[in-house]
Amino acid sequence: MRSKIVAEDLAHIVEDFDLPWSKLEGKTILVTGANGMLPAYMVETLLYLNEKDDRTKTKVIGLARNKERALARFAHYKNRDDLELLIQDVCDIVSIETKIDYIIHAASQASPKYYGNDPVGTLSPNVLGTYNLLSLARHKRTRGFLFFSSGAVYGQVRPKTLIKADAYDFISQLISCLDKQPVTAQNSWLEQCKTWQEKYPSPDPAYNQSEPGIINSYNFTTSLSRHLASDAIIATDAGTAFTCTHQGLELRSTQRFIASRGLGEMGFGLPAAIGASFANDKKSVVLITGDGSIMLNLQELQTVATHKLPLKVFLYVNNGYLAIRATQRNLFDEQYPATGKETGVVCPDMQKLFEVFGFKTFKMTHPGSMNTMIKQVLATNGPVMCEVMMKPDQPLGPRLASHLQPDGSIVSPPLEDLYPFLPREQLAQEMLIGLHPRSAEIKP
Ligand SMILES: Cc1ncc(C[n+]2csc(CCOP(=O)(O)OP(=O)(O)O)c2C)c(N)n1
Repeated sequence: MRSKIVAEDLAHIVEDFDLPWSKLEGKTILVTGANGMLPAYMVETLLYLNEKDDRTKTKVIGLARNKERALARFAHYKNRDDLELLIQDVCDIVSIETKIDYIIHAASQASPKYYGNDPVGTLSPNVLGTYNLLSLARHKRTRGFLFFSSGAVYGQVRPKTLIKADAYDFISQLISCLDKQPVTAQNSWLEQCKTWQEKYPSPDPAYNQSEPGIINSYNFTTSLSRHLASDAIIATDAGTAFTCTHQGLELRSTQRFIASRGLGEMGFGLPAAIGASFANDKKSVVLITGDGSIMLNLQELQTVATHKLPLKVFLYVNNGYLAIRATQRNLFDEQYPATGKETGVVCPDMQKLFEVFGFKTFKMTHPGSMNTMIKQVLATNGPVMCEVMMKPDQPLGPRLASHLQPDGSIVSPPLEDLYPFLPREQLAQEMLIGLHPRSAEIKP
């Protein structure tokens, strides 16, 4: 039997407010923290609506940690099929077979007494729980998500210690503290990442094969990493210079890496390298760029010459736009308009061009002499440019790429679903939250 007070409250909530309750007809609603006062009232209100109007029939899933308390709290609904209790911690992955139309996430400690003496217990359902439920919502294509957060997560707790410091100094010290006191909560995730790293190495071994007379950009990136000084500054551009350097550069914490991560715009690299050099007393800066991107930089070449900046430019020479050819191969039936000299994109003799601007030049063609030449270029004073002679159709991967379906339509997969595409069953097994609907559409 419901207590008299609760019964009166439910009647008041349902009858005295003109809310569009009918919208909940046939819907499934997950309420987390169901043992708490407010969420329990929500569960009961929904069940009360079902009693009042048979058509409503809303299914309620109440998630709670404490089984005994939940069974006692909802004892009077024991034999009803419109309430299901799910006993688990919301910080663990939430997996539910049925559809979920709405999620009310109210599993967070609401009393200020917990904020100070159990900060982790307060933050976890707000952070980990919300993440788990949003993942579930994505998977189930849930229509709505209501989040009841603890006030404390917005920083209302009166601090015991005030730190007045430069944010950079503070974060550096915070990182050094982590060595002494590792954050164990992340270790399982790091282990998972390491497993994936071994299982799916980047670059894919199929992509860094050496061929005589040609330099593979992945092999080049790995070798360059080994020769860079511990305080090196490295700038990149668009295309292969962007993709391969991100995938393959073994960056040390004392080095600086400058890339245009937002737009990947061609022509970013040289001005970025010039800026980095000026900002560091005309220090030597390594630039990795391409024969297509550098075509946007005539005036910057003169800036390097005027100021005699010691830039070490490695230039991928691959008959224009390799990255665009990869897309054309993937989506446009191997038709290659406007990406190479056969189809109107002609790059000049780079050696002559750079020499006009006072650069010393090198040309790298043989994998066997790659290491020696990298060392030579880095050791040469003043502005230097080294052509890295690539295969114009060297594949790049793993990378985000659209998929061409057999009917000619194009599907853009989510970030986790990279080219070359895994068999769908394999990707589904790796995903903690199941396949994204767009991944499920793809037929590799
Ligand atoms: C200003 C600008 N125009 C067009 C693009 C599209 N785009 C991305 S990569 C690329 C080719 C870049 O050529 P290159 O620097 O030689 O690199 P590659 O792809 O050959 O490795 C193009 C045209 C871009 N990123 N920025």
